Amino acid sequence: MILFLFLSAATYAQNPPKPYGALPSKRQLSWHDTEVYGLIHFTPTTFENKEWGFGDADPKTFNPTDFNADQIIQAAKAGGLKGIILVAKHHDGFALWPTKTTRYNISQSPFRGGKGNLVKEVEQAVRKNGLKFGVYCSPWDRNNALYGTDKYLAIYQAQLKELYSNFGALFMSWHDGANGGDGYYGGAREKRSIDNTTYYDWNNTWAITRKMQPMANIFSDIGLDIRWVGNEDGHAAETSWATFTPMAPDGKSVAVPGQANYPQSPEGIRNGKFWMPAECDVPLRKGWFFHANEKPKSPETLFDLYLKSVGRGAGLDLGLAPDTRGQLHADDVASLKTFGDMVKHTFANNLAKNAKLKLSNSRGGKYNAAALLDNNKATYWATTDQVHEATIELNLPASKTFDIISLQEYIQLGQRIEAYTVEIFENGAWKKVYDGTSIGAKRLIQLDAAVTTNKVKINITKSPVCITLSEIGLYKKTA
Ligand code: FUL
Ligand code: CA
Repeated sequence: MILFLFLSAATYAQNPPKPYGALPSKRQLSWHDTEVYGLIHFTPTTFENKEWGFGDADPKTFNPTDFNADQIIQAAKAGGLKGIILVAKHHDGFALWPTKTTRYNISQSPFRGGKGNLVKEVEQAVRKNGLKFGVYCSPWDRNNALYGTDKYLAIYQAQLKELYSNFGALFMSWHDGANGGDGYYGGAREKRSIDNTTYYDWNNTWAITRKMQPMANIFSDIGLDIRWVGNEDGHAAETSWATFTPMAPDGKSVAVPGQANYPQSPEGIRNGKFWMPAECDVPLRKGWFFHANEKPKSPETLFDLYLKSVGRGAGLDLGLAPDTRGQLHADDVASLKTFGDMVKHTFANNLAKNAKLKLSNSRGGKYNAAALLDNNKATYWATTDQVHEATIELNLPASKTFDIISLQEYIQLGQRIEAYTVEIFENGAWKKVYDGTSIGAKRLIQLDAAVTTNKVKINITKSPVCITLSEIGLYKKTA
């Protein structure tokens, strides 16, 4: 009897914590792993030196002198990008694959003698280099004569079906919010306004995505899987929740697709109804399309954006703009490479890895201290059910100098932690260096200046349920 009680207590202690709140789906978990990916804009608009093609460019203008998908994808890979979304059709309506849905497509251009399929070439280069592939097909179509009528939706849905059928498994289906307004529209050259909450029938349109590409994360201003962060500057808010309830412009009711209120997008909503992490989209250059007079962002700027997006539990979607050759400019290649090296070198060496850990509470079993430093986010430390506050003290075998602290929650069980502080031991006393709120998939804390110490303390001060944490890291930013 005594033995029986003892055994059941031990088994109980090793039960995993119960999940909390909205949870990520399998497809979202895989998106979280992607962290940094790219968004390629390359259409006749590139050759017109514009940002938004009107839809009237002669297909013959799409004539890259030396298109090379491998050059673009290798540069992206060197930048640490793990996925590529290709704009298969932008607002100008020009399809980069030989679609049956519109004559305004690549087969009308001189590219590969009218036999080309740029979506295929990019997809093949992406797969060859081990990245994930996704597509952006603009709902707005400034070329199509039927845009604005009730015949256009079938065309748009047919385009999605072609893209979902012919280019393998997609990790994202990106749906832009900009639509309506003036355009060429088959020569009408007029303004056409649509009601973007009803015109694209998103519920049924996204049902096609779900059915044909079950692992594709649907991105739009309000989700379904990934929400827009509310700016195109490349950063989430300092406090950043993966949970969200998209609100309508009145700020009270739940939004329908196409009708979002953005003030809460950068921060997300604590205890929101859905797991809907933010994507921070930002062009590598100033615009989404290539313009010879613009320059790419510096590796330093990119690294800072990385900390403010991926380091706030969001994703970084970096716009890549091939030039009229159909390649990334040497400056872009260089910037990406140095940025990629910075991320790789900085995070290669966890200075906490040999630390001895002192924890105020542990759940026991496999949810113990060792799980925090095993470089595996699938394993985690947890507290017992009743314990919602805890202290983790790291004792390093020798003093180390670092300026980035990394924390990761085990998000399979939801976003739990609401507040924490970080202290370092300096000149014989504990000193607070950071006051934090959200953690989520990953929190990268950049300290104002590098510190040197052999003791670090993380105090988790607020959580509605018991705590989980999968990894802790201390890093020194390295060029
Ligand atoms: C925006 C579009 O209007 C831009 O042209 C670009 O495609 C960007 C990624 O999304 O909303
Ligand atoms: Ca772990």
